Amino acid sequence: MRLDILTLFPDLFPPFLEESILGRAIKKGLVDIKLVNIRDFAEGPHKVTDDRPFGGGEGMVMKAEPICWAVESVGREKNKPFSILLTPQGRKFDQPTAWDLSQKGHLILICGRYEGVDERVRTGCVDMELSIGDYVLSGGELAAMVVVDAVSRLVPGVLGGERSNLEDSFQDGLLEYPHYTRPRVFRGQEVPEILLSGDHEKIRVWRRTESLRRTLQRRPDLLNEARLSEEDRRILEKLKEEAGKIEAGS
Ligand code: 6GU
Repeated sequence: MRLDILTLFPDLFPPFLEESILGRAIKKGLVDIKLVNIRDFAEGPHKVTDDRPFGGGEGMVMKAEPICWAVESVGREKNKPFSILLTPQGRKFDQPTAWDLSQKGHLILICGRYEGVDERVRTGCVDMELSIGDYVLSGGELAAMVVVDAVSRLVPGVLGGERSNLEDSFQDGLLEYPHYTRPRVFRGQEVPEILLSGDHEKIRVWRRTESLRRTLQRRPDLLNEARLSEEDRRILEKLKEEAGKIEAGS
């Protein structure tokens, strides 16, 4: 998969791209990431990339030409890349979207600055607008890193020996079960007995139950969209009963 990141601050990215899973994916050639400085496409001796807003008001607006020229410089080949503007006004990024994007082959991620981007960028050279959540960042760079990370993990081969991405939290719409490693006792807290039992079926059911419990407690909204088996529904009923009893007792 190829990813081109269009930004005014390319220096923010390399340390992030070189580490860990992503770094290895790049070394193996599974993801090819290029940083494009939008300023290289600005005109004039001062390479101006923003200007005052028509109609007046505070702040500056990113100019349309350098961004659209940068987009067009990247996408000259047959398979047109899919271009995404990162902006708090976009649709909220989630795991199904990450999955869709991982199938695209070539993405362009455009990092806007918070104050704004000329509207003609959206209408003229962008296929999708994405936000990573309901809070304000100074620019789209951190959001682009989030998208690059979440999408790259889904490219075949990237996770290799690591936990398969099918097991990941959110892949089936639930939160993960609790994890433990050595030591068996840490500050008086013991690892649940069942995980030491060697009984794989019991462990599977325990993990699924804890996964459902967590989701019910912390993110009940996810249960509406989650892929639930008959077994899951029975477990959930029990968990809800338990919760009801605790509530009634207190
Ligand atoms: Cl994509 N950009 C900015 N500037 N702020 C954000 C965001 C994006 N997503 C959430 N907040």
